Amino acid sequence: MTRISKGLIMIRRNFVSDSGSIDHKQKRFGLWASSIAAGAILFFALCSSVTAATLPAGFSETQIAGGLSSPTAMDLAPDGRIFVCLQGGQLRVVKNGSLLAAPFLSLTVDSAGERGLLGVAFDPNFSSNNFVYVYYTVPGDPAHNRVSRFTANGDVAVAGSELILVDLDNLSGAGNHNGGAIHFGPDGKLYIAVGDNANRANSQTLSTRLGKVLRVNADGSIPADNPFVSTAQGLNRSIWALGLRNPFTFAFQPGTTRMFINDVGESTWEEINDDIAGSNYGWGICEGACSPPNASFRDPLFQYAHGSTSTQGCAIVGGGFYNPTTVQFPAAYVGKYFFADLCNGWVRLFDPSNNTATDFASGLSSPVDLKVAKDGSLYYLAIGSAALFRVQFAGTAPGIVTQPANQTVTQGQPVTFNVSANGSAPLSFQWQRNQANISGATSTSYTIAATTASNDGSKFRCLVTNAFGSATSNEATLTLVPPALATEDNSDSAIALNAVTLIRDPFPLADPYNLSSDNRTRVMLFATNLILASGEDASFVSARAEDAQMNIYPLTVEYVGPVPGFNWLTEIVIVLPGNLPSGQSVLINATWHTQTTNKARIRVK
Ligand SMILES: [Ca+2]
Repeated sequence: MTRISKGLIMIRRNFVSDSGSIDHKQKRFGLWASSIAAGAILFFALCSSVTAATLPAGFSETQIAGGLSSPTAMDLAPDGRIFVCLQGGQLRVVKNGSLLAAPFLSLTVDSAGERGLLGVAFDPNFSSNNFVYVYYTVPGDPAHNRVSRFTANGDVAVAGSELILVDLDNLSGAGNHNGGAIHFGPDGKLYIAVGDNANRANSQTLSTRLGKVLRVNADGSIPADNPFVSTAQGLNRSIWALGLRNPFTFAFQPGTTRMFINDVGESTWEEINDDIAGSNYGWGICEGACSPPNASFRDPLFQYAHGSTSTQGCAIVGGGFYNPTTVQFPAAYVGKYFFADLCNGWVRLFDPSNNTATDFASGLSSPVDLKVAKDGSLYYLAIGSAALFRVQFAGTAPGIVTQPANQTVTQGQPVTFNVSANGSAPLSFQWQRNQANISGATSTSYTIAATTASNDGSKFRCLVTNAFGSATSNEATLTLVPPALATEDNSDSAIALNAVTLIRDPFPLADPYNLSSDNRTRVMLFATNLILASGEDASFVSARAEDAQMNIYPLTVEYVGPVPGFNWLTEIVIVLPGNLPSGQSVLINATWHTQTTNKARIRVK
C-alpha cells in the first residue's frame, strides 16, 4: 500500500457517499492530508490497520491482485478471468490469480470527482461473441457518461472495436452521483444504473435518464416492452425505474428474475431495493422508507442508517446473491445477498426471506464492489488497499475431542452420554443406539431419563457432521447393575427378618405371633440396585423359592419400597406359602423387569 493510495481512500469515500458539499469534501481530504504530513509513524499505523478482514470461522481470504489504483467495479468472465475497472480509465485483467501487465482497454475518461470508468459487464454470449461492455465518463464540456461495447481478442480489446451504445445526458459541474453499474438480466437486456448528478429533481422526472435504472437491448436500442415506452419521449423510453439517487451497484439473482438495487443515501439511509419494472424508489422526495408512507413510492426492502456502528455505514457498495453454480459456503448462505459498506468496511448478509441482515465480514479496507463467483467464492474489491480479494470457505471436517464413556447405572436411574467435537461450525450431532439413529437425540449429550432392562448392554455413539465431513465417536456401553439380595458376609445367607416380629431366621411357617388373617409368615428381605421407577410397585417384582430338591415355589411379593433413611436399600416383603417345606433351607431370588437377583438362603423351622 502506498501513500498515494491512502489519499485515494478519501477521494473514494467521497466518491459515492458525500452529499455534494465541496466544503465537506475538502475538509475530509484535508484531515487526511494533515495526518499524512504529521509523520510517517502515524501513517504507518493507519496503513497497518487496513490489512486482513475479519471473517467468520472457516472462512479465509486471499489477496488475488494488488496495485489496482482506484478501482471502481469488476465483473467475472465466464472463463474465470476478472476484469477490474480503474477510475482513471484502465480496464485491467486478473487471470489465473495474477494481474496482467497490459490493460484490456485504456480509455480516455473524465475521472474528476466520482467520474471515470465505472462499470463493466460481459455479454451473456461472451464465450462466442467476445463482447465486453463498459460504462465511463466521456471528457468534454459538458461531460457525459456512456455505455460502449468492445470486442475482446484474448486479454485485450480489439483496436477500434468500440461500439457506442448509449450516450447519457450531459452532466452539470457536479462530479458526483454517476451510478455506473451495468449488468445483463436473464431477459438478455442490458440494465444500466445512472446517478442523479447531484440533482434530486432529476430522479423524479421522465425527461432525463439521470437518477434511473435503464433497460436497453444489447445493441443499445430500446425494448418495446419497457415500462415507460409510451409515456416517456425519445431516449428516455429506456427508463426502467426511477427515483434513485446513486445506484452505484446492483445485482441479479442467478436463476431468477430478481434484482436488487443498492441506492446510496444522502445523510441518513442506505437502501436495498427490490427491482420491479416501472417502480419509483422515492428519491429526492424520500430517503429510505417514506415517512409518512407514500403509495407512489416503493420503499426499500432493507435500509441501514448512517453511523459508526458495525451495522451502520455511509455508502452501500457491492451486491451479490449467493447462488453460485457450486455452493462452497455453508448451505445457510444460499439465496442470501451480500452487500458492503464503503465507510465502515464491512460485508453483511441480507436474507430476502425475512428482510433482515446479519454480520459477515469486517475490517475491509474501503470495499467498492463484490461478486459471487461460479465456484462459490466471494470476491471483493477494496479501494483502500487497491486490491482484489477472494473469500473462500475452507472449513475442516469434525473430529471427536471427548469420546462418550461407558456407563454403569442401576436400572431405573438416569444416564447421560456426552461427546465433544471440533471442526467448522455449524456442527450437527446424531446419537445412535446399536448403530441406529435415536430420534431427536441431536445435541452434544444424550440422556435416558429412566433406564430400562432393554437398555442393558446397549452401545451408544454419536455421529458428528458439518459441511466438510463427519466423524463417529467410539461406542460407549451402558451396563445396568442387577438388583441383589443382601446376604451375610461371605455367605449366601439372606439378611432376612420376620416381617412381623423382626426376628432373624429361621422362621416358623405358622408363626404364633403372626397376627395376619392368613396366618402366614412374612419375610422381609433387603435388596440393592432395585429402585422402583416412577409408577412401579410390588407388582413389578416377582420372587420364588427353591428347595433342596430344586422344587420351585412362586412367592407372593406384598411390598417393595425404600428403607427409610437408607434409600439405596430396598425392602421386599414376601409371603411364605403353606406348601414350602419346613426344617430346611430354601433359596429365594427376586426378578425385576428381566433382571434376577442372586439366590439368598433362608431357613424355615
Ligand atoms: Ca429510495
